[in-house]
Amino acid sequence: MSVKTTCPYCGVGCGVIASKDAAGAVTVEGDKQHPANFGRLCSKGSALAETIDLDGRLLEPMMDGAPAAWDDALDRVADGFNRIIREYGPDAVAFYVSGQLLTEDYYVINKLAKGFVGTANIDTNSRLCMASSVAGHKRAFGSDTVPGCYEDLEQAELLVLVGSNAAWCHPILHQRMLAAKEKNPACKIVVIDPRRTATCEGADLHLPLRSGSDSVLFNGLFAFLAGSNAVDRGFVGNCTTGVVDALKQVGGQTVAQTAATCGLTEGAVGLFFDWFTRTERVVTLYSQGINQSSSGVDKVNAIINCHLLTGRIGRPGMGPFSLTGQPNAMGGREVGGLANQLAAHMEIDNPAHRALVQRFWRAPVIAEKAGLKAVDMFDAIADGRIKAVWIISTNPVVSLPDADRARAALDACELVVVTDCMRDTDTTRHADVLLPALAWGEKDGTVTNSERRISRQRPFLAAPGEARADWRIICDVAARMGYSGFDYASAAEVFREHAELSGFENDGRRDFDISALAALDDGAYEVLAPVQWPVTSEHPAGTPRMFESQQFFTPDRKARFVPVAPRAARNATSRDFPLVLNTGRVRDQWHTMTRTGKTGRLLSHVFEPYAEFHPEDARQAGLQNEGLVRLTSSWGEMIARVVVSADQRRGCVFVPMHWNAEFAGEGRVNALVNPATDPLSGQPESKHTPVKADPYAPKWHAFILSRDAIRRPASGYWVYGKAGDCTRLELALDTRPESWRDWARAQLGLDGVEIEWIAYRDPAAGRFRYAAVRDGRLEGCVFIAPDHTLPSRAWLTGLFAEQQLSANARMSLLAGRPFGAGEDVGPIVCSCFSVGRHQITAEIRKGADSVDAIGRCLKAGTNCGGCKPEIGKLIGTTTQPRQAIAS
Ligand SMILES: Nc1nc2c(c(=O)[nH]1)N[C@H]1C(S)=C(S)[C@@H](COP(=O)(O)OP(=O)(O)OC[C@H]3O[C@@H](n4cnc5c(=O)[nH]c(N)nc54)[C@H](O)[C@@H]3O)O[C@H]1N2
Ligand SMILES: Nc1nc2c(c(=O)[nH]1)N[C@H]1C(S)=C(S)[C@@H](COP(=O)(O)OP(=O)(O)OC[C@H]3O[C@@H](n4cnc5c(=O)[nH]c(N)nc54)[C@H](O)[C@@H]3O)O[C@H]1N2
Ligand code: SF4
Ligand SMILES: [Mo]
Repeated sequence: MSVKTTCPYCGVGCGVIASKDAAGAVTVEGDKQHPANFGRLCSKGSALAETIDLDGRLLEPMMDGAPAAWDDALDRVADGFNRIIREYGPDAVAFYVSGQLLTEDYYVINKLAKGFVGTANIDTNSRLCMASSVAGHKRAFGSDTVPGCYEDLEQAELLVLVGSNAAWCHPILHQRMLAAKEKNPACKIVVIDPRRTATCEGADLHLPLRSGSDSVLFNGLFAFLAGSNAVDRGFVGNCTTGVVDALKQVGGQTVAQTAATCGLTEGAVGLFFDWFTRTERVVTLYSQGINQSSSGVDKVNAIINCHLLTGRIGRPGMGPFSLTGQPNAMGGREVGGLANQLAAHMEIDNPAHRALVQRFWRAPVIAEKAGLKAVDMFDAIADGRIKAVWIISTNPVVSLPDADRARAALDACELVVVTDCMRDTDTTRHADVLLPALAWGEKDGTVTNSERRISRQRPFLAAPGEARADWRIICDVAARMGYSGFDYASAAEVFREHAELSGFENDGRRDFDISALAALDDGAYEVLAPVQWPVTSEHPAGTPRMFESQQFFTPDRKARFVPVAPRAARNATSRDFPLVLNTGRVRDQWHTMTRTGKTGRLLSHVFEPYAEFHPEDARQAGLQNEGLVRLTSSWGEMIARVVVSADQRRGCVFVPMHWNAEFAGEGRVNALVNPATDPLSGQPESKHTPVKADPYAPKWHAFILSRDAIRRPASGYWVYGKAGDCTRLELALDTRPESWRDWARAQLGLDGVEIEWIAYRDPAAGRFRYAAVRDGRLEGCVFIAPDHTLPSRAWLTGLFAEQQLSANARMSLLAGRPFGAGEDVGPIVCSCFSVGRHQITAEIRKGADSVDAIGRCLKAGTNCGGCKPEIGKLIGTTTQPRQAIAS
């Protein structure tokens, strides 16, 4: 059986074909017909089949930590919410939801909150993600419209990526850009990011600007364009307003001034401005380096201003392009899931819109004013203004800034309801009521990707345990709260209502209109092919590009220039906190790791939370590469592995956002992140927190590999996860146990168990190695040393595959290094084929001089291609003997 569905991870929205054989084994491959990916999948998409097992799933409702019946759990939620609403009013409850819900789930929760409970206290993790783009779009276009489509990226001759690490975060789209560039060598790519990322491999220019200085850069570009012949006077005159004020704001800002403020060379800035001026077909793609800022909305408008001035919008191969993060970031906006929106791209502060939506819903009430945005919502929970919260499909204890405060807020809250598909997350631990949701592969509905394309997610697995679809859980609670209007029979029925509302009394005044889909019967919904909104009677096959008519959704139908006065980040560095903490993503993990953390293959690329420093900053702080660091801000602290790299800008440290209490002790970066937000969008400044760095030098370093689960320590530095078929624990200890041997046995859960025990002890050097062998097979091993120079984990993990440990392997376990017993492939670079760095550098030294050549000899990079930038970099940095001879 094969089912066409959509990847549940990023906003690229790749089509996936899931197949199940007679034995129930699932494989996934890219859907060659899906217009987002044409058959390709990145490392995360390729590994989907490995993450759908039921290990760790929440399979039954729970109340106060004990299993409960659905009826009791639903009653508790409905009664609890009703009681609090009765006693304290509707604004005493809140809903915190997610861009990973399907549109149908999202539609009903928004309807419940705004039209029935009568509160707009419904916000979503999209507040941390897309809110600044939404607000920027609305200011410029009068609507939250992404103008272009993916084909524009292939037709462009200049691609500017600002605050986007697309190589890791939108990999398939990035590969489409690189492929287009290969076809058209005139096409140039510019990357604007304080750090040198994988996206810079293959780019023509990298501008490592000072953190947060993007408005200055784009204002400088605006001024430069104004003095060039790139201005589209007809377009500016006929189709826009506000150019005079915008020009006054930048007042002749020079290249030299721009370069100085942004910390760039004049040559590099001049080159970028020159390319931008001379290239008609330019797409500016931006993501969290722009959005996650206390002036994120202004940054979005500074970018859009440049496109408006040159009239480069609404035509093939050009336009500003906000890359959405989550699979349904767009769908959430379409249903109005943010606290300051109404449904179907309508405005909560517009009385006509409120009346329209209330009439359509036949709702008893309608929220009158915007609700609390995510950070404010958790403040209100902390101080008791909000007494009940329902969290659905997001993990705020990990992902919100000032995350320790968010955690304390949930602890203090009277009623915390969490719907998730996983049992143990940092957030589910704080739930009074836990409701089990269907996961990807089980659920049914639609999502919208970055280019406004609506695709179906279809189930191919049976509902496990007692898990239910999110929309159904929400509707069941609504019914028990006493509301009618939630008795849908299927996701298709919800979708039809949503589509109908989009066209209801629309008359072309609202961009979001999918009224042509309102009449889909169940069969047509089932086979719905990917389509880009608007989908109307005039455009039944959808709309690839918006604004082709040069008409916008403002009252006068003109686009608006927005004068932008650059502002510094809210919290400045100081003597006490001299470094800027920048946070983001790694290639193979998805957010809080609840799904991607299930497979050793995806953990093999980066296993530990790390902090990446510029060599000079590391030296000043006394940090060693691969040592440990304690990072501290005014809000909290964490411990991470040190990576020293010239890819970092001086004064900045980068830490991934993913690690949390399930996977690491003290690895949750949001404990440190400041909760400053943009005044317009409410989006937090996740890319800029002043911190200090101190070496963390515990006395003992150890790691453990085991076939079974390993006990996780209660405190200190540790990192836990899968490695191949085993589990792996890295840890550091300040005190030594009485007996390392007993400690090792206890960690492996082998206390008092009869087992062959291989031991090597060198107490003088402080080195201890233990291995447990059962029936000739390695069960577990423990390595202890006073420093981090411990044997290669990749090599040791390989020994677990041996059914009978060879004599060589036993000797090498004692020696702590491979000898003939399997090679040390080094840290994994290609997770699809488990190819390690040492293997790649060995081939480079033998003469492999291109990414393709490495692919031919090792297969690395030939499946998803996500590691190609890293292979390219290794080729650039590994000395090749022939060159050495030549020079
Ligand atoms: N592998 C993976 N892919 C993902 C996700 C994931 O968890 N893992 N999540 C998805 C989601 S929800 C999202 S929102 C997207 C995010 O996708 P991206 O926005 O591309 O990812 P980030 O790593 O958050 O940040 C992008 C870059 O912004 C840079 N940056 C920091 N400060 C500044 C600045 O002041 N100016 C500029 N110009 N750049 C700056 C950072 O150095 C970083 O390289 O990824 C999506 N794709
Ligand atoms: N420091 C820092 N913080 C950040 C960011 C950053 O760049 N830096 N990025 C921010 C951004 S852009 C984002 S999008 C957020 C993401 O942050 P979160 O939304 O908190 O992260 P996820 O791990 O995606 O959480 C999704 C949760 O939903 C569960 N889930 C999965 N599928 C389903 C389902 O079908 N139904 C239900 N009910 N549950 C499901 C998962 O198990 C998981 O617990 O993080 C934000 N936080
Ligand atoms: S690029 Fe990767 S994570 Fe994003 S949708 Fe495609 S396969 Fe999924
Ligand atoms: Mo996001």
